[in-house]
Amino acid sequence: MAVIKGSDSQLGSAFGLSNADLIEMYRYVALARAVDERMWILNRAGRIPFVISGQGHEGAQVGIAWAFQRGHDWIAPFYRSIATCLTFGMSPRDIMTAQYATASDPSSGGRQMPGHYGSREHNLVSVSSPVATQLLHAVGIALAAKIRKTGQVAMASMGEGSSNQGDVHEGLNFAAIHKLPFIFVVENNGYAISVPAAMQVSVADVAERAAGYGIPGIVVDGADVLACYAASRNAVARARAGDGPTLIEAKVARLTAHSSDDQQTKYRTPEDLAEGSEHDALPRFRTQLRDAGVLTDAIEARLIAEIAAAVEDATEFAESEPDPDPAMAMRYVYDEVVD
Ligand SMILES: Cc1ncc(C[n+]2csc(CCOP(=O)(O)OP(=O)(O)O)c2C)c(N)n1
Ligand SMILES: [Mg+2]
Repeated sequence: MAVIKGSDSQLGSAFGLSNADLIEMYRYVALARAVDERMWILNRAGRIPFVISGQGHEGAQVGIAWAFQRGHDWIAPFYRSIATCLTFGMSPRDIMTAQYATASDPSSGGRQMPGHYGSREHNLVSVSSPVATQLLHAVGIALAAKIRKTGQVAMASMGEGSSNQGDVHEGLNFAAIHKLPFIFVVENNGYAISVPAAMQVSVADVAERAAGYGIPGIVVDGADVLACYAASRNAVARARAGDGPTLIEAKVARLTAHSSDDQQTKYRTPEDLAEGSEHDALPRFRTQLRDAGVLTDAIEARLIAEIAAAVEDATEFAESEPDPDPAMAMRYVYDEVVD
């Protein structure tokens, strides 16, 4: 964690964050949004086949990921985790090559569906299409960390709909019994495709279910980046101290349709959609940092230029990269004899 200097804002000091940390966190929120917006344009222009978006989830993802140690801890993300993956070390090029399914895409070399990010280099477990399976993977990593005494913490994130899968119950029960260094993050955006939360979950907050495993369950406003960071920091400290798992439920907004293949105006009311766009971490965090004097005109102008250049570079790079060789399609599917 960064050292607080005399000139750092009260806003950051209250959370143990320097001004540089706050600006970097804001940069990731804004970068993830910009990369995501470009993906939709490319989809509508016929350049990429499918988009599953993280818009509305970025603040929670950056705030939560910030408390983990990059390159040491592990995250098993899901298809909306663009901001999580960027914060944990993937680049806009890495995200965009996954959208284009190029041979150089570090997530899978173009083998997986777009949006199924992963990076061995950055301790990000490859996304599995069957939702919730990643919880088991992360709990397994947490078990290994405990046995090997590495001090690592593992996190899995998913939506509230996915959290109803049997894998979640099994994994949480196991992690709680063995006090594993594991954190379960539910990014509750109120919908599982077109199904509203009230028809998926019988309790008001998924976090209530933590009591059934004897672990803390925390509800946090997913548009409040610093509140998300604080919740995650406490959970990470608890996990590293050997006190076991925590469930964090971040209430977020889904600012787009489920994917580029559905139209959410068909199943959401105009009021519901308007409420969602009010619940957005990007403008909220910006105002908070502007008011605290952390985000100045000069810094903001620099960030806008840097982000625009990064999105342009990622798009041009992915456009120019070759498709995978069809002869390699079966690689990793069947056992191979390698000379
Ligand atoms: C086991 C399984 N069942 C169903 C699906 C199809 N599916 C993909 S995403 C999704 C909705 C998940 O909703 P939620 O967990 O709330 O996440 P969100 O997309 O809202 O972020 C479903 C049903 C799947 N991929 N895997
Ligand atoms: Mg959902």
